Amino acid sequence: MQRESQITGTNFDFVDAMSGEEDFAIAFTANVMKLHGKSLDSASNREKYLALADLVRTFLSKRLADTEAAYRQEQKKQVYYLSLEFLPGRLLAANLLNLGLQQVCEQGLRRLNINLAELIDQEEDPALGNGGLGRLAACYLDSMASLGLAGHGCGIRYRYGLFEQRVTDGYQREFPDNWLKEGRNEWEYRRPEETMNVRFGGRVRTIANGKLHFIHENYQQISAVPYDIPIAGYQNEIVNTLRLWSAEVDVTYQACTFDRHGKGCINVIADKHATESLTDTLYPDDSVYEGKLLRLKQQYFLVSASLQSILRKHVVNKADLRLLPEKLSIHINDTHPSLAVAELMRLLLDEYGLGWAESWDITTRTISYTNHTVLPEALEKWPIDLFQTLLPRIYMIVQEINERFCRELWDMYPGDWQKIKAMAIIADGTVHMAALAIAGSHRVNGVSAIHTQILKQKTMSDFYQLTPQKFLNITNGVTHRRWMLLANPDLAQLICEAIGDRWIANPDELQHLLNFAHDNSFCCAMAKVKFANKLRLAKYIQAKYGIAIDTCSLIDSHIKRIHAYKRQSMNVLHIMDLYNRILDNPHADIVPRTFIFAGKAAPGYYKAKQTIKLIHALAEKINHDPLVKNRIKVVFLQNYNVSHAELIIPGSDVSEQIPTASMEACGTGNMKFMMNGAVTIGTLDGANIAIWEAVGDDNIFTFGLTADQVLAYYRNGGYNPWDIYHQDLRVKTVMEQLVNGFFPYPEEFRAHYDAFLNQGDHYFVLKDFAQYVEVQNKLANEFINTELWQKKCIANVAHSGIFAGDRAFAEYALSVWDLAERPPCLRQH
Ligand code: NBY
Repeated sequence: MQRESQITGTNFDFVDAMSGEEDFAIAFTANVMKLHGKSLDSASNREKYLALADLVRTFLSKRLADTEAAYRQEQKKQVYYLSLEFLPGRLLAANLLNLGLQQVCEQGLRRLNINLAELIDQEEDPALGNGGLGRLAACYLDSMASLGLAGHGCGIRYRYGLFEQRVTDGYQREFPDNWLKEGRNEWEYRRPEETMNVRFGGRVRTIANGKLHFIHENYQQISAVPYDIPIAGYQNEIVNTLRLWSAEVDVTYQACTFDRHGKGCINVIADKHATESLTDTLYPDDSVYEGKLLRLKQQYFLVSASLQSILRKHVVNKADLRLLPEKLSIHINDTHPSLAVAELMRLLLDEYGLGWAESWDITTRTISYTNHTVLPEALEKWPIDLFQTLLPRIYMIVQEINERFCRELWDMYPGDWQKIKAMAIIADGTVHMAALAIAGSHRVNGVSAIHTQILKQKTMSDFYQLTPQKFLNITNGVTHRRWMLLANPDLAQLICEAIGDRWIANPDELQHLLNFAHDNSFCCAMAKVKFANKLRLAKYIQAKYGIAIDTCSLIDSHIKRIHAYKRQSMNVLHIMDLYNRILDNPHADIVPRTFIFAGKAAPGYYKAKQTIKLIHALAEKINHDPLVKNRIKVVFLQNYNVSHAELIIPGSDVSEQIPTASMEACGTGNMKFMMNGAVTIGTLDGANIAIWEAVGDDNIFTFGLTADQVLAYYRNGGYNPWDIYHQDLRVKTVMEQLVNGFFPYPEEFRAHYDAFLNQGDHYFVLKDFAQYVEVQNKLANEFINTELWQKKCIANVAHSGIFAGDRAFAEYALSVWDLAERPPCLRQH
């Protein structure tokens, strides 16, 4: 009894001392009772999960408070990573791993006949991001905490995350992602006392009494309430925070004046809901920017709330504002939070009374910006009218920044109006967010070598010429802790047995695995791990979709957002061609293959949705054709999210990374597959190039036009896809099959047919097709040589250390944020 009361209270000594599985079992049982008023026997799995998460949060909370106190005392430089998206994945397993509680928890629960994996499965997977950009932000939070850097995320607590995808009859349908079913998230701390007010609309009056004063009037004020999610470092006692802002209206102080319709409080509450809808949903497009007012509102809401709270904390600690760049860094994840430049200026000028020159110096030395795309349709430009009406004071500041910037340009390039217009922050009736982000930052980075080169030479070449010292490359990295230790524990264990566990803190050490490439027993053990992961995946597919896949077949996975430039359609055309070989010759010698697809299409993106339909139409045909004799299977996994990736990646043999060269800024899925021993088939784009350089020709299958060739074609008006149609019978056949009744409804795939043939094949699918088929054949032949294949898998894992988020983040720490201490993984270099 004495023990129980300690457990259910907040006696941290006990929690810290809790070492044995018995202690854990007792604490857990008591927590189920405390939280749900139920005994263990009558609690559901979800209730057990919530009780476990709550218990783990108790561990986090003390470390969170201690970490903050230590940062304050050491006056450690803080990094704030502003992003409209964070895709953290499920947190229970990650927290158990990072807190070193995995074993005690697993065994403690086993005593109670509870399977930890089943509880882990109860957690919602927060979909607060679209794809790579949001997932990268989450990987970096892990790395920051694990490297002991004081780095925090600032984002939006969307009430509904990215839509839930369900596919009926091959068509994607979207459903709201109600991830906060219980009204709250089990990891978060609501901090109403740190609420900030954000102002929209109204007008600005200027008063001149010696100095200009700007009075913002008639605005609408919305409260931003922060919710902090603790982010634990890997077994280092550090816990940082991911702060998510929610729009809330407190109506308890609003009198319900009864209007002539007699509605009273109904109106007050209706207004409350309308205002709070600001943070209701995440915009579901990952490549085309949507010029919607609500999106701009979300951006300013995040930026203003975050910066106000950052500055408040800075001055409360009695620090001098002039020291801001030495005390903290503000990083903007793409241009989405680039209003930070103007908002920081507003706060320094209007709220803290500094002058323009000083404020600009502080701002530009504090802010840095990462670009994630060169696709022109993704570049954010806001119409002046909309911008000015929503953010009148911010617009004035942007105007002033623009004027001063253009004057500087005029001095540099007198008379070159064209250049000045191309670089201006305000031009053609729009505000150019990339120009604002570059002008207001001291560092601008691309996310892979080739992407940075394209930024310097093409997309941002004028800015690069003006301020070359701002530009740098930092190739993305992913957290090997989640993608290896958590997603593939058997592989992690095997690696530890072979080379020890130092690779966990220093992933470069994975290179030592190369010594085992000729070790038969290691190769066998690795093959066994892969097989077990394929089995796990096969079981899931069987249970969910009733499709039996051959676990000895080559599992080839293409999992990412559906987009024309990512060329899922090229993969489909290749499968059609394989199928045609069987139709032509039923005994064709085909290496058994399972093709897995997963990914969401933006709801308004017709062609991407039709690609999903095409994959399903093909699966329907192939999976049921007795002639195929199970040599090919096609599977589409619905509602792709981080948890699905954790299941698919370890169970895959081949990683499809086949974008049109020059278009994929980096890619991060490619790195996760590599860490899990899958071999890449890829174009020379983004980080595929770095993977190729790391593993060498023998351990990757590259093909297709290079970025230079693609860009040269664009400069010269493209190419004629009909030439390929006429030259290559395979292409002609698959093209015709899109529209000749091979699939039911001959008109269904007309848009694809036209895009390939009548609209110039903008993504060079037909141009790259022959080479793609060739390397697919080569790859299949090498796959059946198991010894040779195993060496490729080992080489991939062994060389994957450079793609760890820790390396990427250490580079930011050194070259972007100027953090004084060298992170441990750079110390020995
Ligand atoms: O960022 C991705 C890139 O495509 C990928 O190559 C890169 O590896 C990754 C991390 O650097 N970009 C991405 O995921 N972009 C988005 O999710 C996104 C979301 C919203 C909007 C634009 C892009 N938007 O305009 O609203």
